Amino acid sequence: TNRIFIPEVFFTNNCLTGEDVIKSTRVLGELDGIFGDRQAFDGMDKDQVIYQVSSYLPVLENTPGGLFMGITTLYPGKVGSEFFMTKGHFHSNSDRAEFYWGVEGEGMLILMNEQREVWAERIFPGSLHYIPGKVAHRVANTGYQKLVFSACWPSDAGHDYATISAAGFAQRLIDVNGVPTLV
Ligand code: PAN
Ligand code: ZN
Repeated sequence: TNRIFIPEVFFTNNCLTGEDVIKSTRVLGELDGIFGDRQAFDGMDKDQVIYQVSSYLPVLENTPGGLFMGITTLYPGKVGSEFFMTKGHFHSNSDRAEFYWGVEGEGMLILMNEQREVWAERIFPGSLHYIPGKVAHRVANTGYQKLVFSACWPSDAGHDYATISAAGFAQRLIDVNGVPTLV
């Protein structure tokens, strides 16, 4: 039995080894254009780590019928009054759904359908979120500690970042007098 460490969670089974887990890091500079307050963004350290994702991909990308799993650690902070958040994406195979669940800390899952209607769900340890197909998803850390959440998605979902890079979400999650508010 291998016991390996993925951020804050031990996975104990017979097939996971360290080599199966791909870790990626997003620094602030890679999130250029995502936050609304350009002046605040320009004044910040672009090498600052905003989030890290550890992914377990037991089959090749694009394989039909398989599943992937990831754990994201999103650090606390704001660009101006907008909470640190993930890039956000639709899936390339747009009808593919996904589960997210909260592990540690608190935040909001921000969702947007193809009609650009936006809504949000609170993420907390033990929260479970079903993200239907054709719904873009992004997570914001609204707390003072790191937010850890996990995800499970089909191995043929793929990531379409371009649509969100070009058009963004129709609403932003802003700190309004201490209250996370979609505006
Ligand atoms: C997640 C996300 C992860 C990072 O595993 O990929 O939280 O967010 P971005 O991919 O938007 O940068 C997922 O939704 N996979 O499909
Ligand atoms: Zn996804």
